[in-house]
Amino acid sequence: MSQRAPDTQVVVKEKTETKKPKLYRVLLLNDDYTTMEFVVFVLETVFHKSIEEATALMWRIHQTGSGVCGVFAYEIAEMKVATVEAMARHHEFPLKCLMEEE
Ligand code: TYC
Repeated sequence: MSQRAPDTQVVVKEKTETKKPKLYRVLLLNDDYTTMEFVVFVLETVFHKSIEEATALMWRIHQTGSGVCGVFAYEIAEMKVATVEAMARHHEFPLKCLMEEE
């Protein structure tokens, strides 16, 4: 039996900790062999960029060495990377795509 006075109560304050899911940047890396047209195509189809956005981003990657194509939850980022690598392999381009934590 409890030793507390009969008119006391224990109040358990529940802490609802909603953990924010980590986000991951998906990047494309520049190389000397993948065609500009193919990179633009990838950015349009996999990352849903407009032709203008895709073209500008492709040039940025070409000039700086890499560029962020989007930020996603882990499973989505993984799928984007796998899709890009599969498309690149299919076309025999060495295009590299990777993900990193935000
Ligand atoms: N540098 C490539 C070329 O001159 C174009 C390119 C751009 C390749 C972006 C990869 O992620 C890339 N054909």
